[in-house]
Amino acid sequence: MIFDVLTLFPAMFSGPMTESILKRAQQAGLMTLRLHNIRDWATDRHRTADDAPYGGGAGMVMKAVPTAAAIRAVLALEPEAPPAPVILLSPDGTPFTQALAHELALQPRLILLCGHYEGLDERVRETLVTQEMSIGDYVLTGGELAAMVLIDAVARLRPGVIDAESISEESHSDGLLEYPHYTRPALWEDHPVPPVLLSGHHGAVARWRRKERLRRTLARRPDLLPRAYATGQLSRDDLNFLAELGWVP
Ligand code: 4FV
Repeated sequence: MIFDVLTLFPAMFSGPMTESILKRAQQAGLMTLRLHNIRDWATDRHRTADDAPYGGGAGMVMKAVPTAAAIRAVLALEPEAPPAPVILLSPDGTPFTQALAHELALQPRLILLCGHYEGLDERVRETLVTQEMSIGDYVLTGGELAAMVLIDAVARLRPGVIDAESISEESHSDGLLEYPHYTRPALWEDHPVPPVLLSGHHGAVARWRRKERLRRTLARRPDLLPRAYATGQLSRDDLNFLAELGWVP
């Protein structure tokens, strides 16, 4: 999978994209990260990529000319392939979720556009951006961190990047939060590991973990339960256990 990133600050990506799982995924050829500096498509000798907003007001706006030229150049890198989605990271975008991460992980290539300053000239959004995504209802100094969040969440879902089993039961994988994890020592500062996890009874462990997922979701994110119910993620046993905890659909 190819991630083509358009940014004014490519150096921001070294570190998060060059360590641990994502580093190994790139070394294994499971993902390719290509950084493109929008300023390289600026046409004036000062290589200007932003300008003052028409209508006045604070801050600067990313210029349409270099940004559009950069998008078109990156689109043209894979002339044989169907045009890749051009995703602008912005607080006005569709909330990014695990479900969207799974959808995007099916794509052979994504083009990620990182806004900066006050944002992007609207005419580029209207003509060349195919999707807008937000990682949360807060404002960042730039879209770069949001792009890294999206790349991390999507790349780890690609086959071979991390083992499938750890994806199947994690938070938001089926609309529920995940169960708590424990490892050695069995007793830490008078805090024991739940005995069922030391029992070796896989069925009992699985049932305990399922109940913990339901209990934690009800306690921390009760807003997730109606969707889990509506999408058929909750079994009869799940509903009986949730009813014991006081939750009914
Ligand atoms: C953002 C978000 C975000 C807004 C102005 C970049 C900044 C600046 N991107 N999810 N929240 N972007 O705050 O994706 O251009």
